[in-house]
Amino acid sequence: MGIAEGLVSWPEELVKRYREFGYWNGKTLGQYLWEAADRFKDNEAVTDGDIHLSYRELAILSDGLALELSRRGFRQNDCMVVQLPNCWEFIVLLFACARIGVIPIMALPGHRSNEITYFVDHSGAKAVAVPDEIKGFDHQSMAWQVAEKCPSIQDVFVVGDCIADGSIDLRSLIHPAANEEVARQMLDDGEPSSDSVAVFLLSGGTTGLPKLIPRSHDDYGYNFRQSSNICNFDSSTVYLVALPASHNFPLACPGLLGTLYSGGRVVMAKSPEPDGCLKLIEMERVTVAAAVPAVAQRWLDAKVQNPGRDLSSLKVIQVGGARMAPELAAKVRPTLGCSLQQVFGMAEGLLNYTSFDDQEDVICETQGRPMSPADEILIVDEFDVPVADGEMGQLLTRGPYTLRGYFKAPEHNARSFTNDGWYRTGDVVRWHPSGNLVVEGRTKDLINRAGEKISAEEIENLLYRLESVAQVAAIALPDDRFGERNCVVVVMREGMAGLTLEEVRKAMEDFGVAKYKYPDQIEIVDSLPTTNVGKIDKALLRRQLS
Ligand code: OOB
Repeated sequence: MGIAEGLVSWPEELVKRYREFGYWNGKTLGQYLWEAADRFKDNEAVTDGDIHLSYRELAILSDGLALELSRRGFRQNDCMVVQLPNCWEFIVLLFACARIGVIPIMALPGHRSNEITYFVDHSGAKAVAVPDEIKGFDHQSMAWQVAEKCPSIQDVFVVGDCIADGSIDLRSLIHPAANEEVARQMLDDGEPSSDSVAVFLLSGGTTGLPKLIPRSHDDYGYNFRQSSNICNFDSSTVYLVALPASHNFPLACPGLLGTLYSGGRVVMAKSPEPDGCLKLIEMERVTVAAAVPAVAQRWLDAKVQNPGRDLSSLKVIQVGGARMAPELAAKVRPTLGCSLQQVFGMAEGLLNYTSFDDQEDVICETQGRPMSPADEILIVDEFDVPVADGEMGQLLTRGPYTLRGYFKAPEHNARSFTNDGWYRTGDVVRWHPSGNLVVEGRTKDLINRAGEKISAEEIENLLYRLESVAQVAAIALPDDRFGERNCVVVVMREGMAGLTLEEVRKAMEDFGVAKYKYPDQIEIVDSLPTTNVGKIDKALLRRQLS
């Protein structure tokens, strides 16, 4: 099955309208890159430690790698699972793929063989790109384990100093083409069409493993362009990539792509650890940084402990990905001396930003407004009937950068979209008098642990693999550090001894599951409460255990 058969497109009349209104401008990521290179030439585009790339260098290296990849047989619509830490090679690879229409699947550094195998199987990916190791974990060996199981994999690309036999050193493929002008022309001639898939993002996933979200050049281009306008990005912007670069927020909201579109400079941080990040903000004179609330909290604490750090360059910290407590929000300006911008977004599309003109209390208490005049919003009750203005309800949305269907997931799509193509976000929201949205909760069954989304169903399925487990419910409990923690409530099979947290975590490790999904707490109970339709009553469990 080709890629096209797994995609759900926008209706023809909307495609026409989105083009007419200029939301979709027909440009590919590769064209954005070269336009920026022609405009901003020798200005610094990317800073990664001692590595400094100018706009022209970035474009030339991306072209060089694109040619190397096509020499190795990569063609339009081939998929590559990309699991790299925040590094300059990630950006070059992203643009190289875009130049030849190869679709990167944006895996997170935390993913393990369980998730990576699934991405490869689901997409028929021809390659994986991984670091050699991070924090003692050998990604290269994991990639080879996956490659051995998955016949579609032809190449394992590795970024690092330790390249195993059979792996391909990605850095050795990153060099300017022999003739840069000819290369540029050749790649321009073979440019993919702007309505083709530029990247596959990953959904937070409410059922089982994450779904793949196709983002076209047209829609993703609009995503970072409009974000950049709303957030006032320009050539003086210095943007810190502290969250994993493959996540939609630091990638394109406006993120690194929005920064490069605007002529600013992208600074790569290896991790969101406060010490390193505050040091980078000071050293590189960072103006904008994006964080999830749990990270923002740690940055604030670190600044309080180290008041000497000069963060005067910082104008804005964007916070999103999970609910930010208004009390934390109110501390941002006094502690960091910069503005707060709340961002309520999703890999599926819709983005909401608080405005710099909003009153301080509105910035602290709301999650912003839809960024595009073409975003459609409905807030409905459980029968899909719109609620009264200002009332709480489930958020449905459509728009020029919101997907119409997950990749190759017809059954899931039937549940996640209405017949009219509205995406069911699973978030419970209300309109605030300011015209912004407030996120009040959600209907989707997941745990939002420090912005990382964990599907309860996936955790339950994993625990059911253990012989001793008769019944299990994974629920989110409030947590000071992570916002929410992952608690599994287990009924043991008769005659089986209890199960400890260590045993569960060890089993997860053996299953090759990403570490952020490991439960934080286990409760053994005699039975699980049920609702009157016989479903496990998770709301009651949460109340009992909070
Ligand atoms: C971002 O994207 P995802 O795909 O990891 O998660 C989306 C979900 C939303 O549906 C909502 O449940 C939650 O994360 N969320 C928030 C929030 N921002 C996201 N909940 C409360 N307050 C917020 N500010 O998380 C994402 C993508 C782009 C930009 C920012 C975040």
